[in-house]
Amino acid sequence: MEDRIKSLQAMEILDSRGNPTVLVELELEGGIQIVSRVPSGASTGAHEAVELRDDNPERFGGKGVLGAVNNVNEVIAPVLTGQKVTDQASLDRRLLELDGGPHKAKLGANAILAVSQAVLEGAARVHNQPLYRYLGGLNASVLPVPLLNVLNGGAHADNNIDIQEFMFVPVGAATFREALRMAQESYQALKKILQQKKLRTAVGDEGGFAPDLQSNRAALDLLIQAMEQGGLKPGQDMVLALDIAANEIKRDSGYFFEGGVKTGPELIDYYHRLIHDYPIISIEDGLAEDDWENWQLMTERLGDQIQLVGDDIFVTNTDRIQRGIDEICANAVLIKLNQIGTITETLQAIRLTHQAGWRTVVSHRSGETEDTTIADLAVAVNSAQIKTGAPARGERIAKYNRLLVIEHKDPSLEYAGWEAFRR
Ligand code: 2PG
Ligand code: MG
Repeated sequence: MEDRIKSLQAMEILDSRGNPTVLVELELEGGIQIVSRVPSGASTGAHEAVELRDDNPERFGGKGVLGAVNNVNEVIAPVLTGQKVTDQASLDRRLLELDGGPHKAKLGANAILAVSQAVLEGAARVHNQPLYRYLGGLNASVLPVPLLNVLNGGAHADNNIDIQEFMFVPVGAATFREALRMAQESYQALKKILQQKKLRTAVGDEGGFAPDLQSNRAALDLLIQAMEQGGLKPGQDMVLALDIAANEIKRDSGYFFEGGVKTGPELIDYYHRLIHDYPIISIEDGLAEDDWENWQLMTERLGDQIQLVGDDIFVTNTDRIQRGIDEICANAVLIKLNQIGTITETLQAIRLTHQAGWRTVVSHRSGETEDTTIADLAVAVNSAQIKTGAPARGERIAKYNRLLVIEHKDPSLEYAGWEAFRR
């Protein structure tokens, strides 16, 4: 009886951008109480599960989530109450049945994920285990390399840079805490350099700086300089990763990039030169979400040199990932729980990706909360990579702090380091 769901209660809270999102409180018969909160993206893919918003212009500019909250309280709670919280797969299946559609448009992926995540955490507590251990069992053995977004452009910042995210990747560290220290010191060095150059040090949504710069290369030069001033060897201690978020620059006529219009193959050429000139280990969303043909070309040309991560093209959806595997588009998948909406489907997406010999990168959203589920998820599935923003802003730091705690308490886990990028 102890592990049965006694109550499920949702409410509207705010995310890190101040936009409404869903919180769920789960209580078990045995007295265990769980709180779960869901994130929200800005550069969202068209194929993501639906984030249900009220569209009532009189509240939060239409962004209220009272409908999603109501769906938890009135539709989901009555069905899940009394069920065993440890039956993740069957509870997730019930959620899908209740929604009935392929995109979770009726109940909202925000409502569904808040519940699915609470169920997972509840089951871990019933088993008296930390979340990553409950979920990953004895198999969970690796602490992820953080991909820290330290310089922002695109939809995440109000500046003139078109690449959305420039990330520090401290691969050369021996431990997670050393990795975080290295990245933090370089981030602070970057701030000093920006100050000296009289450039803006205000930060974007994920805590990265958002200065106005001449070009994308100027941004990369700054990052190299920051690493060196932080006492690191670029390419050895730390490397770089990019999220182009190419969907955001795609128009009918092509990709709007650095003041001109580029074709897919031209962008690929550009990346080719970039990875020659800078220690870039990974490029995410180098092309748009439905540009399968050019994704294939990019993978052919660059796939044996760097990691090519699909975010908007795959949206954590097994059908789209399977197509990518069949057509050899990309060699890694970004994993975002709220793109698909349930824990079970997320785990399926991860399994499929790993079975193909591809890598996964567990990821936050640009709109986040203090929830730290993704930190545990990354460890549980040996993802070996996590992307969760700059070493700044509480909602980003919450995930890094959770990993610090996991590392501190569990010496059996090893920092992934360079291994994270071996395919
Ligand atoms: C991305 C994410 C997270 P958003 O594009 O990878 O950095 O951004 O949540 O806005 O989609
Ligand atoms: Mg992305």
